[in-house]
Amino acid sequence: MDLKEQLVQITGERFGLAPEQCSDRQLYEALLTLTRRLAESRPAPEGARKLYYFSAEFLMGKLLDNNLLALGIHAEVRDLLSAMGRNLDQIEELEPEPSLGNGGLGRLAACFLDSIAALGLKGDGVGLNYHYGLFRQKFADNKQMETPDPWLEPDSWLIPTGKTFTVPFGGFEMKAKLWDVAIPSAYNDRANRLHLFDVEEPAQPPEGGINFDKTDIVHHLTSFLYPDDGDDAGRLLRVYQQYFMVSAGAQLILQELEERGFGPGELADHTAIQINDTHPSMVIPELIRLLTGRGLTMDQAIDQVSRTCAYTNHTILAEALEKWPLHFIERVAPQLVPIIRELDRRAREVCADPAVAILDGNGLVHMAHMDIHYGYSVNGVAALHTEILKKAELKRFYDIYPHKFNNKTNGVTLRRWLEACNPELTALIDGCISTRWRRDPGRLVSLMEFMDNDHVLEQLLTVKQSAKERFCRQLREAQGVEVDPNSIFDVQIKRLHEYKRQQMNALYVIQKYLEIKEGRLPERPVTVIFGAKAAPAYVMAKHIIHLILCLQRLIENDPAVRPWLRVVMVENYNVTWAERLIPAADISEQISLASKEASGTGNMKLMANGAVTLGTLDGANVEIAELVGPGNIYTFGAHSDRVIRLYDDKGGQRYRSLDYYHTPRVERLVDFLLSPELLEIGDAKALAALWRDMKGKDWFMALLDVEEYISVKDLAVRQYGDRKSWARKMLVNIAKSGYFSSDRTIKQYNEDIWHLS
Ligand code: 26Q
Repeated sequence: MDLKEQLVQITGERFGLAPEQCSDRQLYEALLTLTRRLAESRPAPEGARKLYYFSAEFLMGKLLDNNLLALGIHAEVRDLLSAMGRNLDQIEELEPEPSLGNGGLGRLAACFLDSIAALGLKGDGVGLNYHYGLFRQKFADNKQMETPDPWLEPDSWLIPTGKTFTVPFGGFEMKAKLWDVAIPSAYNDRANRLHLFDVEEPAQPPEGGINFDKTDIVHHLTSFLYPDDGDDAGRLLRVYQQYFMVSAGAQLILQELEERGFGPGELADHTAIQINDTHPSMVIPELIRLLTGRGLTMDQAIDQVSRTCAYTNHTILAEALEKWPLHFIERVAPQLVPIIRELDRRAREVCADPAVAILDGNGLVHMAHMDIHYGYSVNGVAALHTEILKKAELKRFYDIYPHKFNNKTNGVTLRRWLEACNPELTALIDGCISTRWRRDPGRLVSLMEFMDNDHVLEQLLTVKQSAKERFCRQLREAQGVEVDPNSIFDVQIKRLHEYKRQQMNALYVIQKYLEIKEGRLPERPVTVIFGAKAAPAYVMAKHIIHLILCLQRLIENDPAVRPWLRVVMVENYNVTWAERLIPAADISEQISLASKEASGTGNMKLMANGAVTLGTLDGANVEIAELVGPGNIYTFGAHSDRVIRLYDDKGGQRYRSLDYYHTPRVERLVDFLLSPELLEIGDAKALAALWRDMKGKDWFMALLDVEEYISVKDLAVRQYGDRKSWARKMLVNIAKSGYFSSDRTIKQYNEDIWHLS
């Protein structure tokens, strides 16, 4: 049957209609069915060793477009629909986005699944089927409000597998039901799977807000994805979630191992487990438990697991390193407690230093420590990050196990983040260097040959302009906000965190606002665009959103400032908005306090779409700067070694925000938070709390870097005016972005860690 016939059959069976008679909604459902079937029927890749990528988050984004492309039927379906007078893009809009992740870590897992399949490697994801992904963000009274975001409709990407596993919790058992999402390869006829475990009887949808009964584990275990903060009330439920995921996942692994004809003593020869941050770390003691239950001795079980598990660290913020009270684990999975104690005892034999122990004196289990002692690989996610792990954060471990440490600089799938989201730019690149870069992104460097090709440079500017105009339309339709497509689009899109320093960008806005009020007009109009969700319990992050929304309102109401400066915060920033915004960005804001951003991945997506980075030497920005060279990036700010010294109590060099506040320019900017014009719009308490924090604490040192930031941004705005030279910068950024393809990253994981084939 050809595609048209299949579509006719599906719409006939489901709706009793011919495709031509269907609504967009019905066509969407029919395409979902068609695509899911095609993907589902693909066999798994071959391979002697199989990878399981364990992650509490998979931020997949919409899948219809992606899967049509991977299956190689996108153009055919598009043409088929347009012959019926229908529009595929419009139909794709109807898909709910599965937001089963918070941000970078979850989206990285999704990019990795795409690349693992594309490269023909045998590897599945293992996670949880949250019924509500990350909350939906609404703005009211210039504040963030959260509402639940159900993504599961009666028909979804989930394939029922019929498999269940029993998870033994302290005092009761639960069945984990397995659902799969097919991950088709873009380059061969195989597909991997994302395995998502769910409870048997999920709770009914909550009424109203995002709060639910966190003690009703049986019904709520998979209800919600935790936002990335330490919401105390939910901590125990989080441990239940983690154990549910790893116990069911470990059972699945052993079942598949047996089906492949191998015994439990051969686990390591045929399996690799990547632990995505510490959220799945309990897979280590759980596998040991299951293996000893299948006849291995403790020594044998530990040996197998230690040759199977590898750990990726995504953060150097100490407060984000998971440490669970042993009594939590005693309650959730008491059978793990003797195993964890034994692992701790053996670790102390290797090294007596209490700083590397698994169990500390306060009864806390250090999840990362368990991963490092009992995993065979520890990797950071950008060169600088890995160096900081080795030299500072995990130095003691590096001294014991230097051979385990390695770097895997993050990457992003350019199939989604360039080919799919920016077809115009893709066509321009294809026209210059043929389509071979798509399978071999390193070839993008041959774009460098077009540095003096005026025609290509002009086309680059035209493509960017049209992406900006498209974004303006989408923003108008979604939010009723009108922005000028001829202004510079200065874009900061990422979770809201103090270390990412959206507040410093807000200070830039204040500076420009004050200048314009004094009659000093900028060289050209700038639109500062933010997209960010704050964790619901993260008070300071919410204050920063409030400040930005107040500035947006202030400027919107001021006809003297509006033509020159705008602030826009996109509501409910998610993968779908990222796909619209990234092609339209001129400047990519990557301004975290040096040493704090492990890598960043938005920086890579923006670069590949021709945005020029304005950033600190942090995370992967360092590698971007090396690749593009100083003329094609704007860097500023204190370097990581200085920042680390400024946090040090010794030597009397500790950072004191007041020293920086008490300079004429900075004081004026910070004090603007308490200005009558802002107080008239905003919540005085919230603004005052933020003002007090910025002035008296400023833990992430925005005041240290703000002056240099403003002057470097001024330089970028000035240089943007030389259109030809700016187009060259864009070209260099695109040309050098091939390194940041997740295909490269995954090849390195495979060569150095997984050894799948
Ligand atoms: C922990 C305990 C309880 C509840 C939530 C959490 C939690 C959840 C999510 C802690 C951390 C996260 C997410 C971390 C994250 O996204 N890190 C980012 O990972 C990216 C991919 O490697 C990097 O590019 C970013 O630099 C890093 O911030």
